[in-house]
Amino acid sequence: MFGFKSVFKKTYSIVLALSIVCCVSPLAFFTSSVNGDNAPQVTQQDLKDLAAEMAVRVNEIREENGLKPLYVVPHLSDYAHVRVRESVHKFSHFRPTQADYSGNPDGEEGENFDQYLIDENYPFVTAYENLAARPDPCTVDDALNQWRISTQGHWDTILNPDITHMGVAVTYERKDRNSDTFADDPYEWYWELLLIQVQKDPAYALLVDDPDNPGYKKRVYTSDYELDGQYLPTRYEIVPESTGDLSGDAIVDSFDYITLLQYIEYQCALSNMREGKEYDEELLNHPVSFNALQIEAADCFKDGVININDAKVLQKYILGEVKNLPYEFN
Ligand SMILES: [Ca+2]
Repeated sequence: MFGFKSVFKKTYSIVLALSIVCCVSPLAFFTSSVNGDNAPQVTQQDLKDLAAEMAVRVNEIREENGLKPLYVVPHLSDYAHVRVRESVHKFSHFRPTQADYSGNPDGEEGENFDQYLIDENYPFVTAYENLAARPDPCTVDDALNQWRISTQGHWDTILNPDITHMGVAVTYERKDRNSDTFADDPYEWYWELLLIQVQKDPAYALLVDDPDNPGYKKRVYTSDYELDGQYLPTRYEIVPESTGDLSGDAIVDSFDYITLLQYIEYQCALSNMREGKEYDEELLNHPVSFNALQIEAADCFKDGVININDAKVLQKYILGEVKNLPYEFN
């Protein structure tokens, strides 16, 4: 019968001075040690695919619960990789010290996991770290179920409406099945889900009447910080075959047109919200996001921006009134 390691969750709240961030530091990429005999071959690509699937599943679970999806941030996932390798040595929200690695722990606690985010000036309000250690074999759902049945709030964290961004990592550490290490700790799969709530971006602020102080205005922030490289994960990466092929099925048809209109509508609404013209919570809960290839493919009226002109050109192309995409106006 499988047991599972008790998992901790530590929440830590901090309000940082407002400063924009996201310098990408070269974090060491983890290596999975896979040894000998009957050990399953777990490749870096397998681990990457599992982490990507976890990100999709987390958002599916949030959607089932009426919550907005979370953006994946590559830099946060890099840090999750560092943390998941650390958790093989020390399963804790406190980072291992040199003494932990030498096998002679001195009782000193390392830094809290979120100290790195503070040092990197992440504009976050709250950070949570869900860790899981599982025996082999382990699927995404095995790890999720461990958090689901946890009595320590892991599931609440996944369903926290205030969370905005995540980083995900998984690692596999093959252990000698005859070793004391394995007898003490029969876990070979380690997962980390790093969840943060970002601050509001001070670049998008409005002065509105303050109902508590008649005659006075108060500042209201209308947009979250965007983090470098953030994207909404999809189960399959959409790879457009040509300009206008936004669904990546190599055909340009009315489905692509509708997809483009939805994207433009979302971008317009977002821009209106940032300017304080309207606020649409429902819209924020259903963001429309394109990957970099889709953005390139959406520029049907080739001018480097995506707007209603691109939709008009795409419509004309589908109707046969424009022969080639992208359409370049000379
Ligand atoms: Ca364009």
